[in-house]
Amino acid sequence: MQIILFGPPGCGKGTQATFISQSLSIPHLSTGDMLRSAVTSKSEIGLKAKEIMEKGGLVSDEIVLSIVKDRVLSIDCQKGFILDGFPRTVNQAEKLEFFLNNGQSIDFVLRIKVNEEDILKRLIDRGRDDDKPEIIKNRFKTYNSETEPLIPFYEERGILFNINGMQEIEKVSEEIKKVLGVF
Ligand code: B4P
Repeated sequence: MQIILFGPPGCGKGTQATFISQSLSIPHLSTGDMLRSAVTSKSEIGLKAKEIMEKGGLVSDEIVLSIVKDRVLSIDCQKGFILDGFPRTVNQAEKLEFFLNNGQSIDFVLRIKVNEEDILKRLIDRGRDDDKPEIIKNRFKTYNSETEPLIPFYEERGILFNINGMQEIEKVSEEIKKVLGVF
């Protein structure tokens, strides 16, 4: 099963991806985690990504695609994968379709819907480096302008499913399992 988890900052993509990955035994691929680990290791990609992430912007498509492509095509992803935080632009989504063009295709795009005002508090409580009010506002702006256009993109393909992310974590997981047909 090929799954994309999609939604604004802090909607719970990472939280839910961890559960799905465990229950379906498929890899969880988080571009946010991959980029944070590149920043920590001070690799060339990490050095380029650091400043952009600190401002709440999007790392360039070129960099993100370079880290996702090999991963998605690797052997452990042949039975499926969960993409968490990727794609975040229409260009990333088009490139993903292009390099999956070997028989694999995305089965479900789960859009986790939340209210921005409530999420601000959720993220401030989490307290990651990019969870400061000004940066969070920028991340929302970036989401609205760059990532929301993916909604019609995946609606047209008939694979977009809305999930209510304003419930307890377990309830969100239950809703996702129903959509995926996993009980
Ligand atoms: P991400 O790591 O994807 O960060 P996120 O959107 O904030 O996280 P997520 O939605 O997964 O929230 P989580 O489950 O942790 O991206 C970080 C940065 O990396 C981006 O800003 C960008 O710069 C860069 N980047 C990543 N991918 C990129 C791409 N494809 N292209 C370009 N740049 C890219 O949940 C947040 C908190 O809420 C947690 O504390 C959690 O416990 C809590 N929570 C979750 N669900 C809850 C619920 N139902 N109720 C209450 N609390 C809940």
